[in-house]
Amino acid sequence: MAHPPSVSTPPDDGVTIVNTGCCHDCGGRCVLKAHVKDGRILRIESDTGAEPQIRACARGRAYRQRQYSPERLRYPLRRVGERGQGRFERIGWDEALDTVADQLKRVKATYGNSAILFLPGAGNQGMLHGPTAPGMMLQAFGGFTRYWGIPSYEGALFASMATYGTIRTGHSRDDLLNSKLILMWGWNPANTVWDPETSLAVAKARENGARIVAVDPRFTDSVATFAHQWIPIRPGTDAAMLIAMAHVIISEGLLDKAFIEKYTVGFDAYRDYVLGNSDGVAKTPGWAAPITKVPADTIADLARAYAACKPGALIAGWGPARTAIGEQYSRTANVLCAMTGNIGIPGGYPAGFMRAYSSRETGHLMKKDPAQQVDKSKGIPSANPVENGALPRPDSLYRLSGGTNATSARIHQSRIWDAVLRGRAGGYPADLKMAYIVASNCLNQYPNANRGAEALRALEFVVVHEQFLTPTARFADIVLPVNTFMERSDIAPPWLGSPYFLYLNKAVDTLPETKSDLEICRELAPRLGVPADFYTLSDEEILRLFTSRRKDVTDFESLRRDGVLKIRLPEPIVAFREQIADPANHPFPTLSGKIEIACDHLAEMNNPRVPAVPQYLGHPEHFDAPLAQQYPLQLLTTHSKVRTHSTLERVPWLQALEDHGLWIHPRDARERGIENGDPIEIFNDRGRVRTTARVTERIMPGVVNLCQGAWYTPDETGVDTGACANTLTRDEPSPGGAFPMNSALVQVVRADGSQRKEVK
Ligand SMILES: Nc1nc2c(c(=O)[nH]1)N[C@H]1C(S)=C(S)[C@@H](COP(=O)(O)OP(=O)(O)OC[C@H]3O[C@@H](n4cnc5c(=O)[nH]c(N)nc54)[C@H](O)[C@@H]3O)O[C@H]1N2
Ligand SMILES: Nc1nc2c(c(=O)[nH]1)N[C@H]1C(S)=C(S)[C@@H](COP(=O)(O)OP(=O)(O)OC[C@H]3O[C@@H](n4cnc5c(=O)[nH]c(N)nc54)[C@H](O)[C@@H]3O)O[C@H]1N2
Ligand code: SF4
Ligand SMILES: [Mo]
Repeated sequence: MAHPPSVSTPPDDGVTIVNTGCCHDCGGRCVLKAHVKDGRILRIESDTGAEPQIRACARGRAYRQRQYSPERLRYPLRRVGERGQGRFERIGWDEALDTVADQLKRVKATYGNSAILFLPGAGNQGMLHGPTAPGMMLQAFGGFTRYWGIPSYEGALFASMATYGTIRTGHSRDDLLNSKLILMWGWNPANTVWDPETSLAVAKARENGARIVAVDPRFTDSVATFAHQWIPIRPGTDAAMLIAMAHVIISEGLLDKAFIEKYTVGFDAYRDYVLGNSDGVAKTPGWAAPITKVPADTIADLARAYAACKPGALIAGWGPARTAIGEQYSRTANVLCAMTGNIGIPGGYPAGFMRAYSSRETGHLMKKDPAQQVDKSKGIPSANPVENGALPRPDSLYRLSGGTNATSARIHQSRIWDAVLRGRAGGYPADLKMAYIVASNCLNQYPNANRGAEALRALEFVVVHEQFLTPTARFADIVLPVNTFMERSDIAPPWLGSPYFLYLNKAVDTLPETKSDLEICRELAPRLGVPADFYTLSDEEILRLFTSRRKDVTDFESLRRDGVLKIRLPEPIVAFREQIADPANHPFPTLSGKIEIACDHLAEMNNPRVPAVPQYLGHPEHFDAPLAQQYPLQLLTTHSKVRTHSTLERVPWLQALEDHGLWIHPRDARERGIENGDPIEIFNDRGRVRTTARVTERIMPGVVNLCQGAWYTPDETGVDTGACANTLTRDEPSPGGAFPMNSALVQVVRADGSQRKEVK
């Protein structure tokens, strides 16, 4: 069926329908059709074209209220009050850009380029707009210091690289129809989307007879909608349950021995750990039960079901890996897939990182890091002069291609605030003096927001490209107002890796005094003396250049006209199909060429916190750490269905769908004299937030949940009345780089300090 054209003008009502798309970092990337009349969007609908439709969620459909929000930034701002106070004056673009250029030149001349901290964020996911152009500009200006590690998935990525040597471990969603059993492990696509077709695919798989089991401390919308069985598990203990499942599979002879022998290395070492031969502790379901709070029988039954119901798909979400030792969970999941031979076959799934289609990998305009091709032990070449030639970090998987950039010139994102405050004296690679922030609400979204505020205050200069006066923008010296994806054209790949592309046709004119990030660079680059060749290309020329590099985008004109290109696959994508069917000619991209149950690269690190075979490990904010005496509740900071991180925070239609508040189990609430809707405070040594209680049995006892993304709003006493989850989160990354955002211990009290009722 032909798609409607990108722009059609029904003669009668003067409405033009513009084919565009939604482009924040929300797990989707969906078709939007903007109905425009007299230069204004009247309504938004979604994909009405051929199946599979790429249908928008409530957030995309509510976009009009973000687009036309009275809070949009409308002109450049200069700070007049204290940093963070939010007091600014209006200035013109020339003055704003001159100031930014002068500061960049001053910092470069005084301290060198490494003092420039570039903080690109996830705000816009198109190829053209967002941080790409500013990054290129700063690179040409002599470079900058940046972070390594992505909070989304760093634990899962590390584990995927260590086990499989790649992050291309996903199956296309249509393959779920081939699965007999689907384990949704810490995975809530009903809210977090994970590419727009996912929920429908899971629903169809269930209709098709697949059994669906969800392992999650919360009874999520996905559990409610899809699962036959809900297994609540204590956060951060998933590795223990997966290891105990391995114990059942080994001791009951349910292993796929032929698969293990043919395709893996290191199984014996793992078996010795699981059975307790190496440390005297047999990791039985009885061992795991008191750790995980999952009954031993439930663990054993699930292990048997997974081993018997082949093919089975273990979908290992990133949430449980966003914990203090997150990569161990991901590795134990990967290994369980290998032990049951559920890899490389339709209906199976290798856990791993989950990317199926490579729509992102070659697309970005930023020069590909040449480090991927060279001997990294000799220092890593980089197009960023500040990083060029730096040695690899000893804790990185630098001998493998395609994972995290291994350069020691970068700082783990969760340590950025500490690095600003302590610099080289604190062991970091640079003394940071100014921050250049684009499409990032970093103060809100990085862990330990109070420390973030302290760090932003300590810098000499902060510039932020933004659409709204976010908590981060309030700390800027200069705020440059940026337009939205409705006001410019772009191409966007799907969020994770489904086979399609969107063309976002500009729907309405830009607010008069706002610009795209690229336009800002076009005007700033000459002020910096940066070669302007890239910036002389028009937006459309750059988009054409991008598509010309991809074999799968054969027709730019139809992509632009239709707003979407759906790539027809001859068969579902099954990761490692070739490696399994023809191992002699298709080794795994690991050092051994096989699936690494024991990983030599990890063994070389010689760090007991990142052992060669995956293990269950504790940490200083684990449920059984001494700190739990003081702060007995485990805090989860999950992704809200009514926001994209902190974006869409102030949209009334979305606020009406769900109140921000703390999920707390009735038992924990009762012990604290808290009733549903009561004002409460959540606190630990890092901070204190005020919000309301949502008393619910949808979360297990001992665990509370505060969705991430609400805006950090400290009052004069330092209490965060916006209830930003990161006021409470830990900023110490795990040894493999996982972000510990689901590993904070907290206490909860009624906000007025009183007990409404007598505690029994
Ligand atoms: N609506 C919405 N969708 C989004 C986003 C958004 O902001 N809003 N953000 C997008 C982005 S960038 C990302 S990276 C993804 C993130 O996607 P996810 O990481 O999958 O999302 P989360 O909600 O953080 O976590 C998923 C589930 O893991 C569970 N969980 C947390 N800790 C544990 C644990 O220790 N063990 C177990 N078993 N479960 C645990 C949570 O209860 C939650 O239900 O979402 C994307 N989709
Ligand atoms: N506690 C906790 N914290 C988390 C997480 C968690 O699970 N728990 N999840 C983490 C994850 S997975 C992620 S990906 C990060 C996301 O963190 P961020 O990348 O900071 O994402 P947002 O909060 O959406 O902020 C993006 C900003 O970009 C702005 N923006 C949108 N479009 C444009 C544009 O075209 N140009 C410019 N200049 N700005 C634009 C938006 O207004 C918004 O303020 O948060 C992380 N933080
Ligand atoms: S917010 Fe994400 S899932 Fe929702 S419409 Fe936009 S792109 Fe799609
Ligand atoms: Mo993310």
